[in-house]
Amino acid sequence: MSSSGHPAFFYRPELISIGNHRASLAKNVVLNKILVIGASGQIGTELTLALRQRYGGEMVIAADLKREADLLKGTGPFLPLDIMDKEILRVQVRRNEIKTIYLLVAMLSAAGEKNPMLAWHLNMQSLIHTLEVAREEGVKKVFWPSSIAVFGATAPKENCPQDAYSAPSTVYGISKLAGEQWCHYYFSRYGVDVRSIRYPGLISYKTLPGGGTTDYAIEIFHSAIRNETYSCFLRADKRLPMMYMDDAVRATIELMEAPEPVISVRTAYNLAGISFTPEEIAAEIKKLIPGFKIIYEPDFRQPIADSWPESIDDQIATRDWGWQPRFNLKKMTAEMIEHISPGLAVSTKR
Ligand code: NAD
Ligand code: AKB
Repeated sequence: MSSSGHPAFFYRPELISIGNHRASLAKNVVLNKILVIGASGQIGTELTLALRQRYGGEMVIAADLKREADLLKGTGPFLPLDIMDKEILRVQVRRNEIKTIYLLVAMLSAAGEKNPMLAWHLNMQSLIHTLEVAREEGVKKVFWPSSIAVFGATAPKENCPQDAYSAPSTVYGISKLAGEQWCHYYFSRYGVDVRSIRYPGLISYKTLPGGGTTDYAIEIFHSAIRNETYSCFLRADKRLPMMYMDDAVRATIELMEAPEPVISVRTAYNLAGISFTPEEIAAEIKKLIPGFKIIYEPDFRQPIADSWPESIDDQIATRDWGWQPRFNLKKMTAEMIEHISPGLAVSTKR
């Protein structure tokens, strides 16, 4: 039985209302066991919770090298797992009859520039192990996120198209670009149904970010709620593509539930949410917290941000599987401030 009291393989059409493919979802959603690797991280925690709510707690196994995230405790099974050990991954996939894997392990852009070889090794091996085990063990679907970091200084800054020339300047971006090609290869050569999204910077209140260039857009809320002056590591006018976590989780599930024939992109889909600058988000916060103060002290993350597009053209995701964001800057700011209580806010003083 699932934690919601339904038999594990019981189809619940009332839950299938997330995307624009309701009729086909009814035929396509088969509730197979899911493994989320990197489940204690920023996206992993929220995605695992959403998947468990949708398919039942026992159907979704959370796995991570670090301890189980507090928010996941009591919601379903947790497995300590090091994705760098391919044979352990294979054993767990076999033992738990896993049919879908969400792989969320990576070292992000800023952390990766501090340790390029480790970032390359982790980001590539985690993906290759997952794709190989998927191929060998008959895993039906794999989700692996790419990033706007695949684009470099040569790509158009505004409405960056799906197929813009990618010349990433970070090891993180290089690993994502190579990873996209591996996903394409495993789909076209072995028929593994790998799906991917180029997430923009993700903004969440339930979880903290893990070493990215877009982390300022979360830190800023924690400082504002603690009445601290926020020292922003990007310039006031640096516009970047961002997305509220609710939209990102919904997009991920919509993509994974879309019928196979509609998926035309087997590298990774461009996805757009909100584009804003530090001074624009600060102004929005000031409407709700009038005393909020920000100063600008750009550091090594500024050139990384400068190499990325300012906005993304996601019309192929909209055409193929009906993608539509629901959060704008105002709505996201209000939600973040409503949910981060002073007790939860962490100091961002460096
Ligand atoms: P995160 O750093 O918060 O989480 C990664 C998780 O992986 C952590 O819980 C970590 O403990 C776990 N992990 C690390 N090494 C592991 C190992 N050897 N075995 C098992 N688990 C291990 O990252 P995130 O922000 O949640 O990002 C998840 C994915 O989404 C990554 O691929 C990232 O590149 C991508 N992405 C994130 C963003 C964003 O803004 N957060 C944007 C674009 C793409
Ligand atoms: C980062 O800043 O590294 C991530 C990303 C956009 O991939 N948030």
